[in-house]
Amino acid sequence: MAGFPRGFLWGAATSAYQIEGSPLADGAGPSNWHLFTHEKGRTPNGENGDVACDHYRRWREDVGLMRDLGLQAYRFSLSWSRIIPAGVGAVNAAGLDFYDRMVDRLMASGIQPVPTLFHWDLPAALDERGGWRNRDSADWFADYAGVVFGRLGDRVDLWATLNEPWVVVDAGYVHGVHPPGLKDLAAAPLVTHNLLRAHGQAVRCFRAQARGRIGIVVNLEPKDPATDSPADLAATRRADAYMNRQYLDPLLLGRYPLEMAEIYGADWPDFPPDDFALIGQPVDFIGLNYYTRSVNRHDPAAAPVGASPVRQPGALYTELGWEVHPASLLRVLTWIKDRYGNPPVYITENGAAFVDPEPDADGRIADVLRVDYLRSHLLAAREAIEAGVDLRGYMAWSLLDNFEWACGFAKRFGLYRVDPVTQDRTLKDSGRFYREVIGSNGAILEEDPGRYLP
Ligand code: IFM
Repeated sequence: MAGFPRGFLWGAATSAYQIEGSPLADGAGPSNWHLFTHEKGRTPNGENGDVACDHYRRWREDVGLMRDLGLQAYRFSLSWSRIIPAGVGAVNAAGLDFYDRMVDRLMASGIQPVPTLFHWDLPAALDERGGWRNRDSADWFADYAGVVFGRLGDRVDLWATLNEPWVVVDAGYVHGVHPPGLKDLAAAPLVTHNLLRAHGQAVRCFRAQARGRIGIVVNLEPKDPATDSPADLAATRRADAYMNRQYLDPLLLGRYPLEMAEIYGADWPDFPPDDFALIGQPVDFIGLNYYTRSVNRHDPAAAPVGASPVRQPGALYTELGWEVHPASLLRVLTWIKDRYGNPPVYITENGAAFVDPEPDADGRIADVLRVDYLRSHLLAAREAIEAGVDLRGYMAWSLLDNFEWACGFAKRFGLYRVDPVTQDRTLKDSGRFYREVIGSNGAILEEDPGRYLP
């Protein structure tokens, strides 16, 4: 097959706190990330999202950049605390207007908007009420979702409820490196469950109120054992359950994996059986964020699953320490097909942070490692389609260099370089390459496999 199937959707992704800046503008309330990044020691050099890519003010220009790139879709997230500053109650019209205008402009530019309702920035007022530990959080989220569907639901076709709930729990409530900064193993299963209930309530609300398609975005990583020892095999099985099956099993099979009780012991709750009907109601697609695989060895000190990653000699790693392993994208896509009955899937994020060369005399940024990363993963995606996976689209992470959460601004994933001082945007070679991929519906991958490589 040359190229990708007709109608395959090509896009790029960002999220609100990572790019918008102006977090308190026009009546917005503070988010948990706003407060967290202003606490001492949370990010390198105290970096935060106060300015980020200044997208809140430069969004028109940024939509122009998307058009220049030939994007057919733009995945972005909505800031809940811009729309409902206290998390519940009064709606801030200016916050909703911001997204409303952007959706209109995207559509007028021929770019399909793909909003995510929650990409980690929770209104701070809700954190004070226990955040996702509070069972009421599912109702708070549904009310917020209803407000958004009421405003944008007439035009937007493709929605995601949550981005990467696993990271919310693991980084925020288990390892304490994201807000609310807790290391509270007992809270983790409750938070997971409430996030899934919140997703379910938003889907229910969507079906009652809007047209179009809705799904959820999960980040998955195939888990391989470092050796065949029973301890490594068992640790790898737990790691796989914790990251890969803990979310998709309840969503698509109506139950948690058995390993969860093994992992959490006495802290694993008996959840009300009715919750599973809510969590498991049909979605229209699964959003897959894929970056890497991991190789695991048994490590009793590594809570909660007792597994630690092992670096592979000779392998290439990104600046986030993630092994470049495109074959595992094919594996994870075929795994979803086989385990969950071949649901429609969009790759909602894929990309890599590398140290980019400075612009050359002509202003060109030859980010060959990222070009190669994108190429190899796109080839894996196409192989998955050939193997029968119902893959509908691909969104590169990220449109812009941006605020990489607890890692600050140093880790850059953008197709466009963003100058940290001037905010100037410059298309990297990876962006040029991706533009040609989109323009040829993927045919360029075969026609000119060395394109943009030395
Ligand atoms: O930047 C993040 C994004 O917010 C969620 N998925 C992974 C990306 C890279 O770490």
